[in-house]
Amino acid sequence: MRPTNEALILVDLQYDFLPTGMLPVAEGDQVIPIARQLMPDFQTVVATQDWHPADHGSFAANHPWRKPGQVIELHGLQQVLWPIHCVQGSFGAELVDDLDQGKITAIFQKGTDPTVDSYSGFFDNGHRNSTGMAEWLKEKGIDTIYVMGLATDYCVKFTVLDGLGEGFKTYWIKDACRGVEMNEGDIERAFAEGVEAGAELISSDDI
Ligand code: VGL
Ligand code: ZN
Repeated sequence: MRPTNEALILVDLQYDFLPTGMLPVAEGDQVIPIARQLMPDFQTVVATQDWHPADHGSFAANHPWRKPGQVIELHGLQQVLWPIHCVQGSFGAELVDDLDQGKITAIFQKGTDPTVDSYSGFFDNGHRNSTGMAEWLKEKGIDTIYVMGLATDYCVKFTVLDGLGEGFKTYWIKDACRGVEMNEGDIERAFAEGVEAGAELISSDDI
């Protein structure tokens, strides 16, 4: 069992990010067994959940003539447009069911404001509103986080960067993540950015 100052953060382990989902991440399903293996070792397991209203501004379908993959300016921020995904209450937004939900201590939902996207589990992309996750972790005496999930080059990366910004010792479990790789090299660049910011890359075998 890991010490009480450590938490495992499961980023967006939701059906829409599996290879069969609306925003498919290649091999995304392969991280699920790793989550199942790691969860019993941690006394605190936190899950983030992408949780969009149907009118969310990150959906290409909500902008005339726009297609997924295009980039627009959304209320002053650069926004990649995505297929409709993780709509509140839909099947695709559910956390993958073969995780032991009883081991998940808390769930933090993000992306609920239609005007701004939220890749990080801590803050929206404009860093204006917090999900409360940092405060919650600190209140529990947690100073060290282990981050895994989907997608490496978006939600996992920004969760890692914000975790570091919030002062957590941050381990990034490399083999327990998969990315979108919209452009070749995005995944490797994401890991490099994390390391540059102070994250330590580890393998699930090291835990
Ligand atoms: C994500 C794009 C849009 C993610 C969520 O979980 O990485 N990516 N919404
Ligand atoms: Zn999203």
